[in-house]
Amino acid sequence: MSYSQFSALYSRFPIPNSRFPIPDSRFPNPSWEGLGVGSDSRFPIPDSRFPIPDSRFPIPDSRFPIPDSRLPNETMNQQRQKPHYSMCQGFRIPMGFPVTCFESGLSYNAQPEDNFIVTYPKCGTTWVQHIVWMLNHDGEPLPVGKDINLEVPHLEEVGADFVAAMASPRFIKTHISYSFTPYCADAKYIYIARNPFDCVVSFYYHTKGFVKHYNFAEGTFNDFFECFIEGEVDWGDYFEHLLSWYDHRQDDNVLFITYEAMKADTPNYIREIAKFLGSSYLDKLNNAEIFNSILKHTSFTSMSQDQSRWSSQRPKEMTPFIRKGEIGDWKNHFSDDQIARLYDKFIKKTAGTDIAMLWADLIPN
Ligand code: PPS
Repeated sequence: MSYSQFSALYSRFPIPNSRFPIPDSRFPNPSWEGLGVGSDSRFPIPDSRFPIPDSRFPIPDSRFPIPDSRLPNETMNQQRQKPHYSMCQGFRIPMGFPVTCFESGLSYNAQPEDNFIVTYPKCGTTWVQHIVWMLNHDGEPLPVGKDINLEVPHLEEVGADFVAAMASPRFIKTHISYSFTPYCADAKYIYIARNPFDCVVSFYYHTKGFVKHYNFAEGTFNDFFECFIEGEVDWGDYFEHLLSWYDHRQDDNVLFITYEAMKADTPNYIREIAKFLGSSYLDKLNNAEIFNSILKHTSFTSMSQDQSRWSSQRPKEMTPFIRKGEIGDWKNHFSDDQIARLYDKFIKKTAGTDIAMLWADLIPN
């Protein structure tokens, strides 16, 4: 081959020169035409629309496929982050909860005048804690400086002795499923359920935000979703919890309500709660001032103020504890695959019950 043939051939396939890198077709070189910027294809101008590859985040390579969220968990476990927990009697519990308190909480001797607010986490506990506190304080809101978790304490966090030492009637928060909850036939149990799609989103932000409890600040929603759907989160499987209490929804000493129904008609559910607690509470609502005060101070807007009343400090960059209070926020978080998988689990776990009717118009299918 003559030199001129050689050079004619190779000018079409230029020899790589590290000083003049060949643009990489995986990272398209933007056209600067129309942007008023001169261009030289040998020296591509970085364009923030097409970020420069970062060796910490490798370029997809078909030889090393990105894990597929549909793959079995064994594969995913190697990739994803998981929250950290302490273990107690087979339960995962937040790392900041004293194990001795959790244990003693389970063996608390429930008393006839006790009123339990029972939920799977993130289903409306704090909202109802504040409603019952205000009912018990003639419509006064919880003042700044007080902590709802000492006023209506979390049994598994403070332990049995703390609760036993409170004056009666007691108002007690718990996340325990039915068979583990301290039982007394004359005690009362208010159970609040929330649809699992919004529950997992709220639980994700909770777990990410309480860094000292879970060490999951960098965790993604996808990471958390896998833990939730496997029931590998604090207080266990959402569906087991719900089913355990749903079976008792018609017991005389159980008031079973949903977060969504409370949102749709809050005045009615404040009345229902007062009625369930007894006539002395219901009578208070005849006083319009008390009723309106409870309605106002337990609204999402009011409870978004002075949040130190509801939870311990979270890092500034995390979402607040009283976060959005919406129905359907899951639509901003779920992939199609996640919708299908949670729906599938929902249908399988609740087969033979009417649970799907609780959220007939909310749950995707
Ligand atoms: S916890 O940590 O389990 O006690 O959390 P919990 O209180 O059960 O749930 C927190 C979610 O309830 C929302 N919330 C409210 N929604 C409507 N109105 C009022 N007043 C209210 N108070 C709390 C709170 O914002 C959390 O839901 P998300 O979806 O994360 O906003």
